[in-house]
Amino acid sequence: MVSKPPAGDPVQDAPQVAAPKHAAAGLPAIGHTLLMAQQQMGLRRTAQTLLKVNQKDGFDCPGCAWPEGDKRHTAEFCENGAKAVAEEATLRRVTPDFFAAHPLADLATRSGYWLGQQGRITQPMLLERGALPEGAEKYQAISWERAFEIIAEELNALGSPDEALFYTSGRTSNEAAFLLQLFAREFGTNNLPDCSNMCHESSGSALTETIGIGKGSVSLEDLHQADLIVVAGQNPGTNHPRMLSALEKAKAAGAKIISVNPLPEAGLEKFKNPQTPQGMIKGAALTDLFLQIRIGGDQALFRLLNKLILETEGAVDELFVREHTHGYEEFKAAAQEADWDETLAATGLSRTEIERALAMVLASKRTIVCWAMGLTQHKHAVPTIREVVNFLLLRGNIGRTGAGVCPVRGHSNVQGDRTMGIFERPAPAFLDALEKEFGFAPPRHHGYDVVRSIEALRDGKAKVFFAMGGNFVGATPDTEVTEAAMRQASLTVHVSTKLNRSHAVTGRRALILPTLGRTDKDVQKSGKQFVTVEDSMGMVHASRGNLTPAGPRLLSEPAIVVRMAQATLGTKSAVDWAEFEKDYATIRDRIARVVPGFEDFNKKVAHPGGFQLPHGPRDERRFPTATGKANFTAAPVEFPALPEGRLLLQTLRSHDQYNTTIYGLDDRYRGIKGGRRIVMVNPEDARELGLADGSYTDLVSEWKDGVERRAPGFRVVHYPTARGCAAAYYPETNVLVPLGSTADISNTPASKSVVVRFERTQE
Ligand SMILES: Nc1nc2c(c(=O)[nH]1)N[C@H]1C(S)=C(S)[C@@H](COP(=O)(O)OP(=O)(O)OC[C@H]3O[C@@H](n4cnc5c(=O)[nH]c(N)nc54)[C@H](O)[C@@H]3O)O[C@H]1N2
Ligand SMILES: Nc1nc2c(c(=O)[nH]1)N[C@H]1C(S)=C(S)[C@@H](COP(=O)(O)OP(=O)(O)OC[C@H]3O[C@@H](n4cnc5c(=O)[nH]c(N)nc54)[C@H](O)[C@@H]3O)O[C@H]1N2
Ligand SMILES: [Mo]
Repeated sequence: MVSKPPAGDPVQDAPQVAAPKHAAAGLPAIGHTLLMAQQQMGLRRTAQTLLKVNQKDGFDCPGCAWPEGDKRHTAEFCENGAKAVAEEATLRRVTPDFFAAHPLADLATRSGYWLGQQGRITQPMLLERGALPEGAEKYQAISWERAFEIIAEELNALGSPDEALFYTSGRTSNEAAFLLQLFAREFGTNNLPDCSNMCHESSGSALTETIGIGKGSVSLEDLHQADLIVVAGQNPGTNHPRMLSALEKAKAAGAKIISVNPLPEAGLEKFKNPQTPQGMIKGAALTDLFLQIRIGGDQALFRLLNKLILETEGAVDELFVREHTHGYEEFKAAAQEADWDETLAATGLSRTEIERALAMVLASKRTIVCWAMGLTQHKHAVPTIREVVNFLLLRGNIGRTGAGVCPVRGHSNVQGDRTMGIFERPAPAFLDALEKEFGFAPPRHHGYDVVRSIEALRDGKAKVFFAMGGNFVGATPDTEVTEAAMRQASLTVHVSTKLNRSHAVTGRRALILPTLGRTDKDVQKSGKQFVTVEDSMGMVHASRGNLTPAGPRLLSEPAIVVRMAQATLGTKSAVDWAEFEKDYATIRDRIARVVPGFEDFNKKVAHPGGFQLPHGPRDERRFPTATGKANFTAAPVEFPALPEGRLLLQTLRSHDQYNTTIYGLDDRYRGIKGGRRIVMVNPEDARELGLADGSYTDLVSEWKDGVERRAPGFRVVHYPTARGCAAAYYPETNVLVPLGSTADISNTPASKSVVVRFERTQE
């Protein structure tokens, strides 16, 4: 299998390389922000939007899920938040004329960058394969009525509701998400895969089992008050830039920071806060101890730290362990087995480094561990995160000020979507509440997650694919397999703001349904609407767009679900769908009666800044697990084995992208410019493998199925990553991630541990 760089795309991928940076943000960040914003939105719209980001009467930034503090600056945005806004609020338009000029065959040759740069989609479009000769097939404008008729026709023709898949990406509001799961379940399926399956599912799996709730246990205030913050497997300088302000504040109050990462990330080294004049000039050093770990070595590291804590007189919080935990003895026995040599091999760290880390851990009374994709996307991701929980439990670091677990979420409302019931394995209590409120019997058997959805399409078990946002084809692993699977569908539907690869790889019939984004004004029969979102720390608040939408024919996400439900279920439905479209407050009234913590939703959300959802472990050290206590776990230690002549490749984000949305071709902090097909390799490894800096190599992934997956033409960049490791950007490298290579338990694609070999690029 080979993925080629698209031909016929005017964008040249010609990477140039300079030295990596050692600080994030500062003046260059502001310059880049304003330039990109102005190119997309013009001056007036730039001013109109950027001043409204994350203000209490404005919209929630469609960038990341980092929370907003209580004191807001006039410009409460970061460089990458501004890019996300500019992409959405762009003045460029994709009209029916665009589709007339670009048949499917043409769209299929374009890069994701080019597709995204064309602008906002303005009308519903339909493509029927076979209607025109191959190569000439085109999307054509249709009416909304006809679009919903087609969806209803295809859904109602299925042999079973389980042949339909309803995917959600994490920008979807609480209101739209609640309606989508309601429709899917009334239609008769729990097939509600979402981007979370590829993202923090491992965190959810690990936390639910150990502390009883799959969400982080800290607030912003806790970060400010911590003694020690461990940031493992996360690049906040690029992906959660506002987190740097919290780290800066914690440091100013005396906190220490350990970063655990195979890459030295500029944002973790030093932060030049653009909100303060002093920060702009001098900047604050953030990391006190950088543990340059080998990919996949984190479980071994935390296991050894745990053993060392256990061996230190008085280091364990005995009272907490006795009163609030379960499984301590078994865990202790396993931890005592931890071995220095094995840990040094797994992590690539030195004994001194681990001893320094231990000293900082023991000196801290309040410890927080933050993590993201560097921990979640491995085969042993779930036991790794459980080991982090063991680490915190040992010293009582859950449910007290300045301490706790902090999985830093990705998409701005991915956490809220799950709270609203977007989950293929819903809890029985949630279904009971739904049944009681709406009077129909939701299906009880589990549905497909993302990977199983692809398998179901491939095997002909699923035929209709509906996506509420996102870029399923672009974001999922094993691109060739996934694209072939998608082409077998009878109908693919994408509710989208902008074009992406998923619109170019379609089922027999394909619909594009253009929708409003966060920045757009949403007016319905009862007047101007707002929606709500939940951030990474369980705060729920309102989001109000204020821009004139991209065209008069866009529908909001809730309106699209309502009309799809009406067309599909007709008079059979037990639900009064029409009221939901008229007034979103009526959706919130229903959420209030179904989802715990949302009682008086409309009243609470009227409060500027919103409200915090309850969290047993955080609020009262109540652990709603099977044992009623916080559970220690004792899984065997695992780390990836690397055959001779191979490296472990992680697929990660550049500074100029939002997942599959590519803002530009630079990765400023890492010194890369003008191209994305690069692979970062440690100079020592490069020497041994004969990979000269600036030479071109194919990446070939090796997996037990014996299939050869190849991504050709990557420029080698000698880069100070950990030994044995390599890094290249997603989604270009998704072709290398085998569909079957997933995390145990969570089934998340192991996108951060791909075994690759290198072959000189021919041509
Ligand atoms: N601007 C911008 N913001 C975003 C996004 C975006 O694409 N652009 N995406 C959003 C989404 S959906 C998400 S989930 C988050 C993602 O946020 P991150 O998780 O920060 O994203 P990645 O680029 O995947 O970076 C993974 C980090 O983990 C490190 N890492 C890789 N493997 C290992 C390992 O085995 N151990 C350790 N300790 N570290 C490792 C990498 O070197 C890198 O620093 O960001 C969100 N915010
Ligand atoms: N190899 C590899 N693969 C990965 C990852 C990795 O690190 N490595 N990371 C994984 C992670 S963490 C995630 S979260 C997934 C992301 O997977 P997705 O969430 O599916 O992908 P995105 O690229 O975020 O989706 C972008 C598209 O969303 C649409 N969109 C944007 N805003 C809106 C809106 O307001 N409404 C609607 N309806 N549509 C909108 C636009 O059409 C845009 O093209 O990718 C995963 N895939
Ligand atoms: Mo994510």
